[in-house]
Amino acid sequence: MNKKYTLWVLAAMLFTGTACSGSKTQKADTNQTESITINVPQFNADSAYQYVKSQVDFGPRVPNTKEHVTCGEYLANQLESFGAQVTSQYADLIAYDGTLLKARNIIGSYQPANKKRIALFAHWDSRPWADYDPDPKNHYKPILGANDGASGVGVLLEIARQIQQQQPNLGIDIILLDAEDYGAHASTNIHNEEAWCLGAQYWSRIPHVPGYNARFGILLDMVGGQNPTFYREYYSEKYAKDINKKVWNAAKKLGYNNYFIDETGGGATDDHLFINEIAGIKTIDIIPHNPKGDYSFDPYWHTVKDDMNNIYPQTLQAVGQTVMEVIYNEK
Ligand code: AHN
Ligand code: ZN
Repeated sequence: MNKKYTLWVLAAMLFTGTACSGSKTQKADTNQTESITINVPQFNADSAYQYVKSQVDFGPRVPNTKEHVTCGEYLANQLESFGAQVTSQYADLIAYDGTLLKARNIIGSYQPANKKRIALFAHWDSRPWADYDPDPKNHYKPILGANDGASGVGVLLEIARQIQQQQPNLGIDIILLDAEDYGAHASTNIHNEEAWCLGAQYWSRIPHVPGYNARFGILLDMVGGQNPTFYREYYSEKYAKDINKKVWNAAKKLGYNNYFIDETGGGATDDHLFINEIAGIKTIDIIPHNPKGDYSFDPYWHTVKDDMNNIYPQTLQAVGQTVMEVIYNEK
């Protein structure tokens, strides 16, 4: 039943073979070959877990609620405390049902003058309705979105904390997008892709810095559940195949190939789709995919059970360390 709203596209694409990354060493610019070790800091999953919990403790972060406003303040303050230059984009966005959403995209930038950049994305709002809950009584209750929302943001806050301690070679933008999850309620007949990812659509049209560009982007969505499998998502493969390859190779090198399955999966109408198509920044999505199961993403997706019981530090670790491996090896 989730398939109805998910647009999982079957991909009959060839996937490339795996290449040895050898990213710990590089050739020095001399006659001699010299090995330079890039020290990638250790991602702290307990720290990330606490950042997920802090968000969930506010309650559901549904646009136009006080919980949403206070959590937004918390996120901007956290990024600032980690030494990022913080920009808030306030936007009035119109939802599919005409509701005016007081939205806020929150961007934390490191080395803002550096032209070489990587953008890391997650959505920080939570869904207003648990419309896939097995109990119909819950279908109009808001979700806590521990995995769907807070997990990706928690991983990015921990990466921000790490960046403050050790800068990668490139400038990094941590981009927390709002109003991702206000897509039409499952009880409607509305199947409008543009109803989702409103904050991403806004940012892609009006980036926080005019003419903004990045070498690539990585979106994290639902990266804290129990033993998820991350396949190379269809639109990511279409628009940013080389970035998928880079990330899945990094995961393999770290021994996380149990989470990161090096095969193409289905497509997700997620923030990265609009970032690719409107902003033209090649961006991948790290999002669970279950090719055999009866759910598309996570078993508690859009149910009231998407709470802290659904968050696993080992998963946050695998994703966080993999993203760090990629950004710290970029020259
Ligand atoms: C849809 O399937 C419409 N959106 C997937 C993106 C999403 C929803 N991520 C979290 N909630
Ligand atoms: Zn969602």
